[in-house]
Order: sequence, then structure tokens, then C-alpha cells
Amino acid sequence: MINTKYIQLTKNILCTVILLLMCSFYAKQGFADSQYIRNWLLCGPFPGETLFSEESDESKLVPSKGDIFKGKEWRKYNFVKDVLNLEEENAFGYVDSCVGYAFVKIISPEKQYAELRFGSDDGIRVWFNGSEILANNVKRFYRVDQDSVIVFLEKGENRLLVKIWDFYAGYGFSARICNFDGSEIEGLKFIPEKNNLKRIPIKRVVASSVQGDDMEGYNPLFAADNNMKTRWSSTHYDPQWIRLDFTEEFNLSRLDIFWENACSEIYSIEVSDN
Ligand SMILES: [Ca+2]
Ligand SMILES: [Ca+2]
Repeated sequence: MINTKYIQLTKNILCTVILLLMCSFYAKQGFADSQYIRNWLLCGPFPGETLFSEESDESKLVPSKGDIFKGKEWRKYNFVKDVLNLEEENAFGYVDSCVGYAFVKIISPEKQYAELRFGSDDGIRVWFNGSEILANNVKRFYRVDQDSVIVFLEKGENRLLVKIWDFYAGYGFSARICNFDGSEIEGLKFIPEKNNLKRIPIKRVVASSVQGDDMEGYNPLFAADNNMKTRWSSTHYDPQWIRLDFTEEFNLSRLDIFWENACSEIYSIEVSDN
């Protein structure tokens, strides 16, 4: 974690011609919630198991942090992205042919219907308030909202348990809760609590050059406008840099850079608090 108010990224490789930079700077409060659930209790991985190989009654699980299940601890894990990559180093790590569990409590201010939408790589089984609501024993790549189920939320605490199976290669899922039309349900709370992320306002974005002086197409501002369809592109020679000045000092714990296909293989990131 470093304190910064200033970030400069310089790329230094001749073959790089186009750069896309989308920077997300997260602190701990205030970023608009999506309906995606990113914070879970995780337990696993369990190598060699499949979606239906567990003999104990998973429907009765109501785990708390630190509980032990099949010899492994339930631990809290906060994903930064909406699509949860279970092979992140501190989630389950790189694994194949295994299952893992994710659990969250959803606190509803009233009785109401809701839609749960899942995408998964690979198979998925889901229990809601102790009832199995989804079992999809498939080998597949992740896509958003591959499965959806209508559920009835009780007032107060509701329990959501997800079991994900990885056959091979990528491993992950997404889960979101929404109204039938996909809009956000107001007033829901979660245990573990949702990531409340904050987007730090950017005061100024400056770059070394713009491709073809095309400020409408490749303005450096587009590198940090929270829109994946726009980007900054420099002229086609090295080195090139882009600098972001922020309105306030913040703790930088992570920097995500989304490159265009012709990405830089070597670059440096500099930060400063003034
Ligand atoms: Ca894998
Ligand atoms: Ca897989």
C-alpha cells in the first residue's frame, strides 16, 4: 500500500504502437454498488471432488469465518472485480479438477422476489435458504448471466451457498442479485459486507503524445473515463507516457491496466504524493 496523488506510466518498447489504459483506483468507501456480489466466505479447493461427490448435507451449511469444513477453513475474501477469478493467488490459487464453496448472507429489508443470476466456469450448484435452486453440471467457459433463478427473499437474513466445479483451465463465477428487469434492488445488505469502492476524482490527465493529434478519438482522458470502449493511443514510437493527477491523496493498493492488443511488454509506474 502506497500513498500517492500522482501516477505516471512510461512504456519502453519499440513494437508497442497502441496503448489502452484504464485505471481503477479503489479506496474503501463510496463507489456506486453494482448488483454483483464480490465479498464472500470461501472454502476450498477440494481436489478431485465434483459437484455431486459430497456426501454430507451441504444444504444445512451456515458457515462463519474460521469454521472448518472438510478440514478447510472458511475465510473471507474480497474480490475487486465482478467476475470472480477463483484462481487468484489468495483465493484458491491455480487448480484443476476440484470444487470450492462460496457463502454470503443477504439481508433484505422486506419480503420480496428477486432474481439471482450466475455465470460460471465450469459447473455450478446453488442453495438458497437451504434449498437447492440450481444444479448445472457442465463444462463451459464463463459468460455473464448463464443461469438465472427467481428466489423469494425473507425479511432479514437469507443464505446463499454456491459450489463451483473446475474441470480444467479457468475457474470462477459471478453472482448478482437484481429485480426481474436487471435493475438494482434497493436496501439489501450483505455479510460479509459488500466492497464499497471509491473512485478518486482525477484532476488532470496528460500524455506524451496522441496518435494523429486525434483528440476526439484518442484523448488521454479516455484512458481513465471508466469506459472500456474508449482509449488513449500515443504516436507510434517509444518511449511514451501518461500521467494522472488526482484531487486528493489516497492509499493505492492495486492498479489495473487494460491494454489494447498491441500492448507494452516493458513499462514503469511512478507515483508521488505531491
Ligand atoms: Ca483451473
Ligand atoms: Ca474451467
